[in-house]
Amino acid sequence: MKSSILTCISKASVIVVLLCTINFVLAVMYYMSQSEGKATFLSSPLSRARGEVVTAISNITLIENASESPEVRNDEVPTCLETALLVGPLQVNVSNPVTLEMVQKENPELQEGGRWKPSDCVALQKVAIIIPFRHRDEHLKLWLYYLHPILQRQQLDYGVYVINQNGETRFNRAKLLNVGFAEALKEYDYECFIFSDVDIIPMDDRNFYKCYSQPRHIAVSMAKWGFRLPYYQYFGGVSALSKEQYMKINGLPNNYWGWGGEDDDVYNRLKSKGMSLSRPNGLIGRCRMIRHNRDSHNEPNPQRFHNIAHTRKSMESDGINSLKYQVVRFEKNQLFTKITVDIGRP
Ligand SMILES: [Mn+2]
Repeated sequence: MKSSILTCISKASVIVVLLCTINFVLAVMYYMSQSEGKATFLSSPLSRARGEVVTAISNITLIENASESPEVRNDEVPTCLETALLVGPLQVNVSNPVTLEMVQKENPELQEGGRWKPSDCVALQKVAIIIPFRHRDEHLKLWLYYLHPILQRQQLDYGVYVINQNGETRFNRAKLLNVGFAEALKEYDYECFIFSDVDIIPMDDRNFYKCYSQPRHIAVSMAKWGFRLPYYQYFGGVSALSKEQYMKINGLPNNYWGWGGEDDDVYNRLKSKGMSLSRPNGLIGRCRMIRHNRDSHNEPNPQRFHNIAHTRKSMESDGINSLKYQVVRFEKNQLFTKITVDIGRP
């Protein structure tokens, strides 16, 4: 009786050990299949398509990573987490003057030409910021001072292009923006273009300087307009077009000399191609516009109403496909790329 109980117990313990072993083997198999699946999942198609992800990380790095953070077990750099570094509403005080040295000091990671990208993750987008320019050095300093830190917190792979109109003929904002598009693309495979006036600064870093599935209007809420849109179709100040959106409308018009109308022409182009506008809400979309007197040689363009009325016809022959200009000077410093261009006259 006693020995049969003992045999029973020993049989039972053998079964327990056996079950434990099977359980362990199954667990190991499951774990291995899971980690393979995870690695495939984390290498997003976006980062692959860009073809610049570091794939040759050594085994040693992988093992270290695995022991430090069990969630990241892939062999590629992860895509940046969009909101990770944002702080929300910002103090923007444009009456305090800044110097280029201050901007340089506070943005030590900037590369020549005002380029930057995150070092530990794959940027959300490759963005070229195009600023039409003439005689506005004080505004440009303020813009650089406020925007560089914001763009870095937004974790964009970006470059800043200041397109300076040579000479004193009438200003042509949209043509300068076309030049910026063409010149930036010669440098890098940008996929998104921000067209920004030099005197507008966002007051919230949740207002992304990136592109969306529809053209994005960024400067939607300014004190000048009582913190609302001056009119619904308004697409001025700061806006974003992806390369595809821009090409679909043949770029921007080249024939708006002087102040006004070119942004409405762009809106007409977008509408005629069946696109709509994307916008942040009025709170996140608040921007500070630096007050200034009207520039000389940028008088209101009396032809603008006539031009706007004919966008649908003119857009096929006037745009990036008819752009002509001559680069006069090409300069790079740590904070921006400055391209001085001769864009002709009206
Ligand atoms: Mn202005």
